[in-house]
Amino acid sequence: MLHLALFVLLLKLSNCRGDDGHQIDEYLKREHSLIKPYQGVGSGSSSHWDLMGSAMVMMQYVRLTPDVQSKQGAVWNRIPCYLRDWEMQVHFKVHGQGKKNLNGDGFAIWYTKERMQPGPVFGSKDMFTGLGVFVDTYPNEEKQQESQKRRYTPRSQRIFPYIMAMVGNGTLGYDHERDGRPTELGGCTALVRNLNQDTFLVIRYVRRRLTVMIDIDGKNEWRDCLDIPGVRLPKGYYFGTSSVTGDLSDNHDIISLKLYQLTVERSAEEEREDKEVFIPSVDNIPLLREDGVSQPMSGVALFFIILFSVLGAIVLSVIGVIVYQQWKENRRKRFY
Ligand SMILES: *[C@@H]1O[C@H](CO)[C@@H](O)[C@H](O)[C@H]1NC(C)=O
Ligand SMILES: [Ca+2]
Repeated sequence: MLHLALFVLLLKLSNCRGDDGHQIDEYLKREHSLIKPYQGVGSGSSSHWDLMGSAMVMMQYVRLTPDVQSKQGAVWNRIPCYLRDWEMQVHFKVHGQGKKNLNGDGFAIWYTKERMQPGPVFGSKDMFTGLGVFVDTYPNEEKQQESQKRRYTPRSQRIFPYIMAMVGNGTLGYDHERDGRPTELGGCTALVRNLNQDTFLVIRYVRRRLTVMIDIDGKNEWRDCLDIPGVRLPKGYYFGTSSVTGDLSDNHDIISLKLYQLTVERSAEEEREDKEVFIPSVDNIPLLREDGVSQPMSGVALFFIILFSVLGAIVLSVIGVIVYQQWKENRRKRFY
């Protein structure tokens, strides 16, 4: 407890200034936080949280799934969040009997329009609208390629467990077979399983900048995971967390979700430019990308292909005309 208090204190000190020296104050918002002793969670109407599927409230944690095959569970906030700048601190524990890569599948932290809808994306709905941060503990793509005896290109290999962020606009699917690679905005490796120390993840959303940091080494230090500017998320979405097990399993435990309101100074100009958003998007990054597999032809490549085709056709027709002339000449010579 003292450790945690110290940790929060350190965090507060380190948070006093934002990236560019602007003052940032933070306040814990109880209505968006899930904290011990989880009073009434999932039952009373007084609770701010709903449980779904296999999720169970224990003394020390909320267990999304036990270390048992084919389970899915979730916890969802009942209150939509209208904060402009916020930070979600997630204290979690992933543990189980499985040896490395014989465990799965991981869990997700959500800030979405939809809530309490079970589905295939870490136990929650696909084609979601909003933000998903996935702690993916099973490398589906790598295992599939291994089984097909295809060689893996190290350049594009991701070491699992892997944390990634995705922004959905309601029409984009999560590619489970490829561990979400086509819609990955950023990510990092995080060996989070079966650790004795406390493991934390923080999602910070300030001035449309999305950052994810982790503290899993027991050093009370945040390590950068991903940092993406220009992320446009509407207000009034719901926080939640969900998890799934399949053929492989793990205990996915949430010890706390702490949502802090961040108070950020904005210049008059920044205020003017801060227009209300209705559909999630990311500036300058397409939400769906093709990488390597079926790369669409670039404009330059297409230009050269057309250019050489035209040149080739001209050369061929010139040769054709010359040959034809020659042939006619020869024929005339034979006639006379
Ligand atoms: C969602 O994103 C995809 C890919 O970026 C885009 O093609 C589609 O038009 C977007 N849908 C909406 C409703 O904005
Ligand atoms: Ca996976």
